[in-house]
Amino acid sequence: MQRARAVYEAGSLLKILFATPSLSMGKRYGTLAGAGSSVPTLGILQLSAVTRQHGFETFLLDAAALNMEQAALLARLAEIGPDVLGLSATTLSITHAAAIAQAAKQFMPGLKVIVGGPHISAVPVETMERFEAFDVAVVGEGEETILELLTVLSGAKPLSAVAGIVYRDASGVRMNQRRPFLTVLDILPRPAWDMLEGFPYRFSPPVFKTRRLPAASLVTSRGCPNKCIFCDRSVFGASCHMFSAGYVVDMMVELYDKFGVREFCFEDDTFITFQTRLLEICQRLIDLKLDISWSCLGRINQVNEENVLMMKRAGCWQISFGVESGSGEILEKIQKKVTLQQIRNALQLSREAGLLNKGFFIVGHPGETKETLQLTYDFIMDSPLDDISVTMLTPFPGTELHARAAEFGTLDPDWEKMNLLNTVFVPYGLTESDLLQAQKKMIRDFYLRPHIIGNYVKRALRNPAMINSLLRGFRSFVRSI
Ligand code: B12
Ligand code: SF4
Repeated sequence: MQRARAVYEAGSLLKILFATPSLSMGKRYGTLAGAGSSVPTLGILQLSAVTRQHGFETFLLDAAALNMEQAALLARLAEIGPDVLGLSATTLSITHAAAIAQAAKQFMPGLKVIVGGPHISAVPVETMERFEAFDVAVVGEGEETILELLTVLSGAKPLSAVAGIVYRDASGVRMNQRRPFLTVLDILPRPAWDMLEGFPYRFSPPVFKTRRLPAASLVTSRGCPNKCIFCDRSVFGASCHMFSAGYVVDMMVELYDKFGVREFCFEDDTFITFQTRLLEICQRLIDLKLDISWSCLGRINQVNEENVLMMKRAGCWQISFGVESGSGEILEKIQKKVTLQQIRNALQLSREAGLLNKGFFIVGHPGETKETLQLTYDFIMDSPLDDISVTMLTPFPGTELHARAAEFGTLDPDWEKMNLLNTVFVPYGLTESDLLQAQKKMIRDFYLRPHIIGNYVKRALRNPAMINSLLRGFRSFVRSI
């Protein structure tokens, strides 16, 4: 950051608007649109805080989270009149990002468009070649790169000198070397929640992950050391860097005091991986006696009695586990590096500590058969689970599975379909209909059990403010099955 500060001081200041492309709930969640969430996009919240801190006039428009139509986004863009438009996109939204960039350039010919996020980090060159409306792409972590880039765009240095970008010159698309990850995240300002219109009341986190409102999602660590072959880790890779316990808890206190947030959803891939930090966060929360509840993702082989008990005492109510499959062979094939026995133990420990368990499952794995689908079904029905999510295996570009897809099945490589719900990958020996039917059966038979319905009724009675979103979710669930 020091390095970036020195660079930026050499240039004149540009005006930047960070945005996400408009993306309908239907595109994102298909028939489950009613249960879908609209959660602020943390990447651009973080970047906005950084550019603002360094004196750049900064605007933020999270069109995806606000369910804003493209026309409304473009109208707002014209009003703001930035020099630079910074778009954040996933694979699902990259085509929409390109459409916005192209439309914007028609009425703002001098506008520079920078794109960042998971998709461009996975396939930077191909994407830049496909979409000419993007001027520069930022690969990986964006905080240092955006500061340096804004300076360069004012003419201070050539683009060839900026690490972590892909750009165009007379000879075509050029890719510079990647920028090293930040070593200390605590130097970053907190996400610019205050720039987010209507936060937190205007946003609705996933109903299955929220116990009360208002709620906020947080990502407090970056990178994952594991290598599941279907997972896109192109932004932060295997690096494991994190905000300190003190930083995390101060951020929660700010959200609690200033914005009234009472529920936190930790979306970190590896929230419980850093055990010392986890226990320190819990201890600080216990000491502060805040009236909050929270949930997080957990890796199976990192659950132990000490941490789940501490988590419960500190206000945690749910852990979501990436179980993926009920077949040991499939778990090996996808390199999950956990056994079914470890999964059962973790779910049991968490249940005994009084936490609710959510399991993420995927259908359509490489090597999937009707028998392995049945094993997953049996696992779902027999395990101490309180919630599940069953998605379609989606080999995102940049993943090992994308490169090896033809070994295992047929892939529809259409980026616009990659929302985890469309069947873009069908393993040899199965049909799309086999996968859809298996998915429906798992969801239907799991949820239509009296104790699961009873839990939801209790949840609604305990938090009447959640009734509307629970009903919306229930209606979508019924439609989808
Ligand atoms: C929280 C989360 C969500 C939340 C919030 C979405 C969000 N974009 O913040 C919700 C639940 C809404 C969500 C939805 C979806 N998600 Co999601 N999500 C995540 C998760 C767990 C964390 C994202 C995050 O906040 N990271 C922390 C921030 C700081 O990092 P970042 O966003 O990557 O931003 C940094 C850089 O990318 C870069 N950068 C990003 N944007 C820009 C823009 C510019 C201009 C610049 C310069 C730099 C830059 O700088 C940032 C700071 O360093 C990631 C996994 C992960 N660990 O990253 C998956 C992930 C991003 N999601 C994924 C998917 C598939 C989806 C959905 C399609 C699933 C679905 N149907 O629900 C939707 C798509 C939504 C959309 N708008 O396109 C995939 C994307 C894969 C891909 N190649 O597209 C990921 C990578 C998970 C995975 N491994 O498969 N998601
Ligand atoms: S699926 Fe989870 S554990 Fe596996 S690589 Fe991705 S983030 Fe890591």
